[in-house]
Amino acid sequence: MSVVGIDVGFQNCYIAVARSGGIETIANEYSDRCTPAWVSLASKNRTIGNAAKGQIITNFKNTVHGFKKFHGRAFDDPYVQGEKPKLPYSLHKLASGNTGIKVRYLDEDKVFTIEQVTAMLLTKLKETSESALKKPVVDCVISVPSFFTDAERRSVMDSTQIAGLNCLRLINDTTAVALAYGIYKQDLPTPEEKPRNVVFVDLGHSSFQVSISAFNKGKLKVLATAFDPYLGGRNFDEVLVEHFCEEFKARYNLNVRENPRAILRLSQECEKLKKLMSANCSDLPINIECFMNDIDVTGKMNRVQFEELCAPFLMRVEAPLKAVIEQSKLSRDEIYAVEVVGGATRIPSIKERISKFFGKDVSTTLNADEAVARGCALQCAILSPAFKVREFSITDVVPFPITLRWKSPTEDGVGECEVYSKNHAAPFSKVITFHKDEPFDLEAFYSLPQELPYPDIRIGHFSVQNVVPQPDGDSSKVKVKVRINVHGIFSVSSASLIEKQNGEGEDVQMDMEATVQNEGRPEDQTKMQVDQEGQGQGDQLNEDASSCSKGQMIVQDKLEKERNDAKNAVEEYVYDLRDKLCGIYEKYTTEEDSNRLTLMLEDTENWLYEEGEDQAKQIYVDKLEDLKRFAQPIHDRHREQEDRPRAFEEMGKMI
Ligand code: ATP
Ligand code: K
Ligand code: MG
Repeated sequence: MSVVGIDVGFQNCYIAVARSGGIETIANEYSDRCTPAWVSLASKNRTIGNAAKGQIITNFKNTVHGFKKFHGRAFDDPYVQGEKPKLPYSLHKLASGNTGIKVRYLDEDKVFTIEQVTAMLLTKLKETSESALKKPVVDCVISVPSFFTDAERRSVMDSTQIAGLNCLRLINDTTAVALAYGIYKQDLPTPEEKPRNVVFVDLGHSSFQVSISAFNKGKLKVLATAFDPYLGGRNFDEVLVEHFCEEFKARYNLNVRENPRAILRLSQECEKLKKLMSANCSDLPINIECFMNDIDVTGKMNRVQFEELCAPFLMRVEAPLKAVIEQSKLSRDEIYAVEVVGGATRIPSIKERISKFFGKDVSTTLNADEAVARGCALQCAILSPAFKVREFSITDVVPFPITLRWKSPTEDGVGECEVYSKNHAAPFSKVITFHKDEPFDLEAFYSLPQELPYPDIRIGHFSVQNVVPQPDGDSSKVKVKVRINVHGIFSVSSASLIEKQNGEGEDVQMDMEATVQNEGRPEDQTKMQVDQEGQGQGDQLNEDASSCSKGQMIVQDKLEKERNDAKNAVEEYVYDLRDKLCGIYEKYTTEEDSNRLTLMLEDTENWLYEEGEDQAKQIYVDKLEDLKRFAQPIHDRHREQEDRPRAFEEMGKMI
């Protein structure tokens, strides 16, 4: 069994695995521990991660990134509509109303669901972990932002299924960090003592999350979470891009905004500049050669100017800090430490603001980039029977209050009940009793729309079936079990009728067929049975999304790789043989043969750059065979000569 934790960031993904030595963050084939959340689709193949990011300038329309927050979002959602003009690739409204991604792939127009795109990324991360662990990886724990709603979580779970992963838990980013912080601490208060309260802050590329956890030996309890889902490192990049667009307009008369490639290059340079400014106060240059119309551009900025430009974003740091401390009902001096993670917390002004708010220095004892992944791996190790780790219990919270609504003849037509308040413990099951004499429907929704990151408050529609009156005509007691599961997903998991006993005595609970049917959210394509853990309720792949199944894509990638390998083999053979002809083979070749072979190699090389550039695998295989046939006698003669003395040596040893 595999023990793997994956931090799927908006920009950067990290994988941590448990090995006998402990938790380890692993590197991909580029020896990079960070795999960019990028997927590039091309006419021949797909590339994912570092290789995909490398395609951004050449294949920008089909190189997809920044898609994490399209999970579970309607195409018409203001966030999606706001992002659309900023993206170099196209979005597409699916028949379900959800957001799809439109690209050109294998020379055809294709629309992928967000679940499919994330599944491609997850497949890559799965392969990276498999090559590190040298065994198949299925079980894993994956992180999501604490503010992810039901729809977003279900959508991520669907992606994990498509990728062939078994996600044991979707864990909140800051909760994973809390686990990574707490599990190794030897000096936590005993369960009877006052807990140690620690604030965790994660400022990533796209979002800002804060939580407070209370630690005792062997456990952590999240007290509250707060967030700004739209504040992250990317905002600071955008400020710089905006600034230099204006400057280059004024100084060079360039309309950078009209050129997507130029914008992409400028964004990359601005991000670099931003990072440099975290370590330097002085003026720093930005230089881009042949930026547009063959013009080289230059500019400069220093930290003071940067902070001025970014003031509106820097001001937003405080609100979530305030919110989290208010909700926790702790005073600031009850906070033991403030641990910060996430790449963007490296901006000095951000750290200062956090530190000023809490009245203490921020701690950076955790690895800012890898703590989330490590926490995920630790949670996976705890959940995996195959691995022995210290017992550590985690209680998380519900980020937004959830209400159930039903039709009622008595209560003004509708009845309502808040089943989970904000910061209610999770996972958690509850039983709610109804008095009904017929089947009824329940609608679950988020009761405080103003707190949600987007306008869609719906969670799900559930119908409780097979409800009948009691034999005496009275309505029946129906006990309905609702649950927030380990992934933070809500479900109505079961219902049972309570049959009245004749005369005195206890009611008898009959688990008779009072089945609950989840009619699914409006975007769901099919009716699905409610499942105890609430998993797999989301839509499978939308039919309209793509006719291109994942299996096909993998096959296609494999074919493309084989074709490329065959082509490379020809190229390598040409270079290798040419070297040898003037080297070790010289003695074994007649001048005539050597000249003929040299010509052949030259022809082949030219062919590879011209009509041979894009041929089927077999053509390359044949080409290689031709060359080999011609060169074989030379090769054999050389071998024979080389082997002879060696054979003598061997014999000598035997004697
Ligand atoms: P999210 O958590 O929002 O999904 P993510 O996990 O991909 O995003 P991180 O990897 O934590 O994000 O952080 C990436 C952000 O941190 C980027 O905006 C990056 O530019 C920024 N960043 C990294 N290093 C520095 C630095 N030295 N100074 C300023 N910003 C930095
Ligand atoms: K990350
Ligand atoms: Mg992150």
